[in-house]
Amino acid sequence: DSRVFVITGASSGIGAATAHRAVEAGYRVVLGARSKDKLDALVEALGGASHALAVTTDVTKWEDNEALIAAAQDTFGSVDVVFANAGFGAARGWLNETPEHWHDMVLTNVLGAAYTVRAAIPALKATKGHVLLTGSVAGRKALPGSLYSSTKWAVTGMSESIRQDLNGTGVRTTLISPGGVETPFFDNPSQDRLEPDDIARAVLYAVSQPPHVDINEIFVRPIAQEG
Ligand code: NJP
Repeated sequence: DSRVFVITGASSGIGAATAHRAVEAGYRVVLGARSKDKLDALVEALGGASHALAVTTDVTKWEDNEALIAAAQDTFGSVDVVFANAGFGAARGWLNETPEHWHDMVLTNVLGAAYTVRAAIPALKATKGHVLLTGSVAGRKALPGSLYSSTKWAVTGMSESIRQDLNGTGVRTTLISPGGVETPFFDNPSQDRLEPDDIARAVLYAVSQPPHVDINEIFVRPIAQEG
């Protein structure tokens, strides 16, 4: 009866790497993203249905977030950790991204994260569980590139608001704020970035603390990153 770790944005990058580390640490994982084929392949790579469950999830849809948490409870019996990690970027200039791209990015990075956490709170209160959100270094200092930074500043504020809201419930809140990580988030490869597993290990560090310790934020930059 291992604990249950729900991850959005689990089909790729930081989310998939965290799924591997969580299973290694003894959790059963519930994987949410839109790409069913990738999630199914990840379930197999993680050892099959006794370790992992794939739930096709679009975090911008409230019902999908409710269904993700319900599937975790129905299949594995509880929800102990929720990692609201789904998101994507917009690295180009203010006039280079389309208004539609901004619309989807704000919905996903901000409202999607809020929906995931909201759907999970009742289950997490029952287990005195742990909420983690993927913010960014771009959510602590303004970086160039249109509107992405704004979405992650919103996640930074959301994380602290959730922490205060859940104070006294036994639920812990951690904001994971990465610098550059080598994932499909970028369309240009670079050797100067972190690996997704570097962030996954930070996530597992936060959740492996004693119950009275709440690691509220972790910044992780590659050593070569200046800004
Ligand atoms: O990127 P990637 P990362 N509903 O592209 C999913 C933040 N971050 O791991 O739905 C549900 O490998 C998508 O799955 P799919 C970043 O802002 C990154 O780097 O199947 N899921 C995929 O699994 C983001 O919050 C860097 O397309 C949705 C995942 O999101 C988080 O890290 C730096 C979705 C994206 O995986 C993970 O990004 C930083 C939706 N509507 C913060 N839309 C960095 N890489 O440098 C997308 O500071 N997904």
